[in-house]
Amino acid sequence: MPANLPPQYYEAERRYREAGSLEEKISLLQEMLAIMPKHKGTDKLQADLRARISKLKKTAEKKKGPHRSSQPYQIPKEGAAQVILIGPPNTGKSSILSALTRASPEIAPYPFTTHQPLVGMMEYEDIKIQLVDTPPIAEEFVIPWLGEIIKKGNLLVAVLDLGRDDILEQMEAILEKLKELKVEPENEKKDDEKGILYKKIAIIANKQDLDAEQVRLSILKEFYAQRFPLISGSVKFSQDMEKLKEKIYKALDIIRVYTKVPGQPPDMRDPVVLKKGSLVIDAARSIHKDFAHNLRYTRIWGSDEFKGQKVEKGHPLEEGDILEFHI
Ligand SMILES: Nc1nc2c(ncn2[C@@H]2O[C@H](COP(=O)(O)OP(=O)(O)OP(=O)(O)O)[C@@H](O)[C@H]2O)c(=O)[nH]1
Ligand SMILES: [Mg+2]
Repeated sequence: MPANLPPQYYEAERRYREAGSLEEKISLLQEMLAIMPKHKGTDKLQADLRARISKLKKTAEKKKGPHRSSQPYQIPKEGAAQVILIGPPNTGKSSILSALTRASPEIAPYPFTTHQPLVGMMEYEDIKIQLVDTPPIAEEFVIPWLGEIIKKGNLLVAVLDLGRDDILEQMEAILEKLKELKVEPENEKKDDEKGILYKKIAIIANKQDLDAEQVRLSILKEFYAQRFPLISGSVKFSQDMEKLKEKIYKALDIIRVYTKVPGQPPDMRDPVVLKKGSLVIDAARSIHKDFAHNLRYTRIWGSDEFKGQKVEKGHPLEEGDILEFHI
């Protein structure tokens, strides 16, 4: 039986030949394996690739020695929060980054397009949120540094493809990967379990413009809408992308408060961004720790009942509050 390999396979093979580092070579062999159609005609090729992967891995282990930790991608956090777009191949992660920020990632109609993380800043009202596009999550395409990126994000956004029948499997693959990394949904946290990292997770069901999306969306909702914030839409509709921005902001569970100097109007351009549930003292601390230490009282303007009253350090903050600190 002929192997009938798709063009991406040959493209990956070409990159494999040109790859410099062992890690790169391993990751490209894994990519070739993932792309390869799985049938009798490719059995031998698959076995051969697996053997090469395991051999290179052994060599890499030996080279590494016991103490070298390789972290090729540290993505410095910028803006109010860092949001990581994750998901199976070809679901539209890079398209979303491109729609919501000024970044120009590579977008292609075939899987395994993205190989490097790429960041972009999403403007939402008066703040900026950093989005990170990542390579796809797939069983046979293991990116060693993807876990590190996932673990550093403030919010993980699972991007799913409503154009495909396996909508539940797509989410399961993501959850499986997270489990492997010992990352669990923050909203399902009961007690602090040792070694588990809790993360906020939201779902974007993308490609809603395609046929049969309605059925798939309702299946997805049935299984996951109770567990995670879920939004559906299409990169092709700009109003969907606007709603998506808001949903990402909401899923982050943050609030914005503003500060003012006595006798002057508040500075409404540069909010202090805090976790939901923060107190007056947290806002003061985020400006300067000495400031928090010396704080005598604070005046607050906000919802109807607060029109400049004095409040204590332990007063809970709400979105849009304006604070005037007195030291
Ligand atoms: N019809 C439709 N196509 C979309 C939508 N979003 C993305 N696509 C297409 O889906 C394909 C894959 O998009 P990418 O953004 O490259 O997907 P990805 O998740 O980054 O893919 P990998 O990097 O391979 O994991 C491209 O052909 C896009 O144009 C959408 O909302 N509707
Ligand atoms: Mg991509």
